[in-house]
Amino acid sequence: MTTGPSTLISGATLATMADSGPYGRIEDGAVLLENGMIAWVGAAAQAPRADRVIKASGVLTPGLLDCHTHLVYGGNRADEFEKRLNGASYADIARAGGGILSTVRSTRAASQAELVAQSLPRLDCLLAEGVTTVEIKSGYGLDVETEVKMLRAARALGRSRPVSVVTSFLGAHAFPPEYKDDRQAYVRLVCEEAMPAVAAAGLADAVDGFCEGIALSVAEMEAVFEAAIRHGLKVKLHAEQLSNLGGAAMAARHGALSVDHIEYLDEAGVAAIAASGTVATLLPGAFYYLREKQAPPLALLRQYEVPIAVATDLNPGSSPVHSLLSTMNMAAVLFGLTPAEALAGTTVNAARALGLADRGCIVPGQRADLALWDVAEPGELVYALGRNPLKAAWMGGDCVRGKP
Ligand code: DI6
Ligand code: FE
Repeated sequence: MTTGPSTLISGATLATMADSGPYGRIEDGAVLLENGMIAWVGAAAQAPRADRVIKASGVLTPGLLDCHTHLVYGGNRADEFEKRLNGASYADIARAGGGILSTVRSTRAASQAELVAQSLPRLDCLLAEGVTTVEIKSGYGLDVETEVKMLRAARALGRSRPVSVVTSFLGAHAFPPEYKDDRQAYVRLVCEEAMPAVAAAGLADAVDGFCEGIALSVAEMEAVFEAAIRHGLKVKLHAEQLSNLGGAAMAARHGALSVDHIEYLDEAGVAAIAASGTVATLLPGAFYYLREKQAPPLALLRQYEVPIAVATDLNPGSSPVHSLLSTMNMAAVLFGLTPAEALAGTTVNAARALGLADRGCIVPGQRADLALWDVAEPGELVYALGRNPLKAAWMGGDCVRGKP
């Protein structure tokens, strides 16, 4: 095999996020990039020769991953934000036909091109903060045509910018108005029409659902997961966000990649996801916007050594949060994650939540997706709110933003 020119990024503090100590830190480190991959990592003084050397300072981390977003949608829900601050609850608004169903109406009305155009600025906010992989869900169509349109829009976004887009089919997000009196028929539509269409077109990397009193029951979700597994698709779940229904344990039985939100997860649920190797994805943006009181069971997650990811949940209702750095700060301040846990949550553990073994750490053999920051310590990425210290980002070895 012929090898392309190699590049050495030399001189920064590395937060490799590999196992060795907090942040997998290497002082005055160097990373050799070759053919889009990381070929060598270590102390700058021991670095091998390279065709090109980039002198860097600050902190070099893996490119960040936002492993849970709903960033493709039509319209917005600023009106509901006002309503909530005037006393209505998220669940009241949902029951009155607002909430997710309001976004369903605007998403059905938008063309694919309009969805892409409306969603690009949101994606750009994430990329400006060093995100190199983003997960995007459908779920605001709730019919075959619009679910497919959303996933095509998500794939198109991935071709419009230097970013890896991972998609999740979220037909099981809510019941559309036309099926509100026949829930079973909608579950059949998801399993027997929408999912086969999405799978045949290669539009989904996984299947997600919203298991909650205001959405699908555990039994309904289980039917959707069984269909997903028949189509060879991995599953993940919005679970235990507003109440403890046992969705996470059911997801664990189906080998879920992640269970997300999980504020109300109990010890049996934590034990179940620990046993299945499922990632706990924390979404402090929704907790913040909904002014929830119950934080996720962090002490139990630590005790059972469950990998913890952190994501924006970027969506028009419960989490209009366009900043992964701010989300890491919220995970620390609101949930008590250490800065090292918060950064692991948007790198190594976020990659695991997406089932991606080729990224999330700075170690040889991984994709050369990297972010260089104008900070002295990795913890500063979590400490400040509203400051974006990104200096440069690389995707597959190419510098795609800024300069070192
Ligand atoms: N949980 C969430 O946080 C989002 N979906 C879900 O199932 C909220 C979606 C929305 O409010 O539009
Ligand atoms: Fe969500």
